[in-house]
Amino acid sequence: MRILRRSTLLVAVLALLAAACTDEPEPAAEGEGGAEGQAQEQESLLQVVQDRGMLRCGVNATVPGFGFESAEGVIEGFDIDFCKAFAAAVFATADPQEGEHFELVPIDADFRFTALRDGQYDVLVRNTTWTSSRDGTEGVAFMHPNYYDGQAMMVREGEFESIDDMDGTAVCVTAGTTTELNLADYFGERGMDFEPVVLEDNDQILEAFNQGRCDGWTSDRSQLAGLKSQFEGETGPLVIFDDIMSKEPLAPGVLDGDEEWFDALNMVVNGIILAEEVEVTSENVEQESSGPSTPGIGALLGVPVEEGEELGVAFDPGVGLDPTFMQNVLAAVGNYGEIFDRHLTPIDVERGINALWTDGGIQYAIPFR
Ligand SMILES: N[C@@H](CCC(=O)N[C@@H](CS)C(=O)NCC(=O)O)C(=O)O
Repeated sequence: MRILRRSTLLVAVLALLAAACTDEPEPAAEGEGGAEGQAQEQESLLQVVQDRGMLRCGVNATVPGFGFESAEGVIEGFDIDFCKAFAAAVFATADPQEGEHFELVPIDADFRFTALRDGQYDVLVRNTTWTSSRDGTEGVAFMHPNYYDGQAMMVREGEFESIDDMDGTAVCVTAGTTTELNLADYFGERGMDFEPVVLEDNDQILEAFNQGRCDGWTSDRSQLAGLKSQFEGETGPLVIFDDIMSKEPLAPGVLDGDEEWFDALNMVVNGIILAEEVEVTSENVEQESSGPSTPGIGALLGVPVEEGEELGVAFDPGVGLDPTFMQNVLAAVGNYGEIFDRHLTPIDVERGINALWTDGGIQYAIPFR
């Protein structure tokens, strides 16, 4: 398998630090890094992680619902459950434990791709938008999106009626995000002025917002919903406008050039979504594993189905995981709907376009066949 040599990344790190607070990808210097440039034959991370016995996920710890550190120091959320699911699949365990099977590595928006290329973690699962330049120049291989988002604007209740009222205002935004770039486009296209207040993380934005240094707070809509639920007590009533300023397909990502690692984790994301469609849950996975209701469920769970008098061969997608990997994943975190209901429904995030395609949404997993 081809993965990047870490030693070649210093130049890219320095270049990115110099360009801090923008999301413009820095092309690798000639002969220095770049996802393809310095790739060489190496063992896949799948084997490396299994040998190490610990999966390291780059996560967010400041976005309620997706990845948030509680007062007790526990990081939980929708994205964190995908990390847990990867650990269940990679280590073939139905009960993956933080510290024993997986580590959560909190990482700033600004530094996330550099850190991925630098090998500080094995998979990025941090409310990250799949864009063409991140896929290309930044060298990230994005999996099936686990959440289709869009950028929105949050303001103090009663101050503005819509974004169109916000000409000449100050808007808080996180550095190194698609949000920062979309904000300029959106206001620019409407001939509106604004003063960007670009800060490193949500804690700094909250402080600035409370001090009245910004009139609006813009981010992915799902994140604003989480922030609103978490901070409204402190800020007073907040409103998130209905306007959607951009498309933000959020997806886990790994480094380009390691197809085995990519395929394994991407199949986990697809399996989680497919499980909801075929109605396999954390509750019934054990029962379905001992006698699948349909051949499709048998294939998802890697269980041989009866063919006449005989048992057929268990389906194996051939992604380097034990064919029963989805049994462990579903026992550990449940299907897509269960993960959504555990973390996002409580903070009033609706399924919307993240409903299954069979329910009018756009979540659509590949078939296990
Ligand atoms: N999905 C967007 C935005 C992701 C993002 O980083 N959002 C900010 C605003 S909520 C964030 O997570 N901030 C928390 C932090 O950087 O600690 C992207 O990939 O650029």
